[in-house]
Amino acid sequence: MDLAALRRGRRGAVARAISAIEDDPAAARSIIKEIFPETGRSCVVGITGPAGAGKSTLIDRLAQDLAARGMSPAVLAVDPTSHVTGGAILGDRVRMSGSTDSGAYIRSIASRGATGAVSASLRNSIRVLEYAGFDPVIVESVGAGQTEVGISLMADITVVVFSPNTGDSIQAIKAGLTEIGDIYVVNKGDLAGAGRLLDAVRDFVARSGGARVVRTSARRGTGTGELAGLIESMSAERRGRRSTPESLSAELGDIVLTGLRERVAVMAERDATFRDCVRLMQEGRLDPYSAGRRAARAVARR
Ligand SMILES: Nc1nc2c(ncn2[C@@H]2O[C@H](COP(=O)(O)OP(=O)(O)OP(=O)(O)O)[C@@H](O)[C@H]2O)c(=O)[nH]1
Ligand SMILES: [Mg+2]
Repeated sequence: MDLAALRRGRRGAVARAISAIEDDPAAARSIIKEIFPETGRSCVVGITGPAGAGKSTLIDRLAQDLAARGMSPAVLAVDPTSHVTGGAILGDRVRMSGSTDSGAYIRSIASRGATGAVSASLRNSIRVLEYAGFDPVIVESVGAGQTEVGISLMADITVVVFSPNTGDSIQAIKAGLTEIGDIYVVNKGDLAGAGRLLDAVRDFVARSGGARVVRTSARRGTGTGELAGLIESMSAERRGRRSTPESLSAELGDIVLTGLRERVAVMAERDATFRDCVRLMQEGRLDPYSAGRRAARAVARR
């Protein structure tokens, strides 16, 4: 890995590092060990909300507005449905073409894989982008309840995007989206119903206290400058907020579990105790839970 090129923010080096992080656990570990001391300094902005609320369109505008303010934004899109082709989702690549032209780095990461794997590649891809000098790092993910990626745990600033024609406020409350936002965006402000939704959002924000509310139309490019200004002014104070004991402990747990899962997979194939347990279960002489306890002791001894 060419760390000097990565530190200078060379696109090819960034792309290779993120691919390695996604596909090659050993390479990921060695990259992270090297770059870790120089990470954790950029502001991470998580952008979430119901499918189709206009997150990608909004981020495209936002990245241009942030670049115009002299910042160096990068975007990571976690997409649960789209097919990833060569590291980028075609739809998002088209939708975010404006911000790519303005110098923002845009990358999609796959959201399928073992539990914990998506969170790990997301956390580590954020670190690569920080090392490469991008600030803020914007992460797009579909709202809580629909993916296992708890973006608000990984973000310094969480932006929740609603729109009049997707996911009404009741659904949003059910999805837990009304508890995590630092900023609430009512997008598609050009559509009928935006005013009513804005009132509903202001209402629950007033009850929960503190969050900011912005009305935008990503399509027309209105309100996104205000959002960029808000993010810029919040970023100094919020930077580093994501490093809570809760999120660090979630990462640690993911790493330990991933290691355990790998060990169990290997032992299930080769270990003598595992083989004995399977044979005894097959013969009806050992129930699955007692077998599980015996096998778990063998895992712990390794
Ligand atoms: N009228 C209107 N349409 C918009 C606006 N912003 C986005 N859209 C449209 O809404 C649709 C969904 O936009 P996306 O940006 O893909 O939404 P998303 O939230 O990223 O969607 P997923 O990533 O699939 O969850 C597209 O057809 C956009 O053109 C807006 O401000 N007004
Ligand atoms: Mg999107």
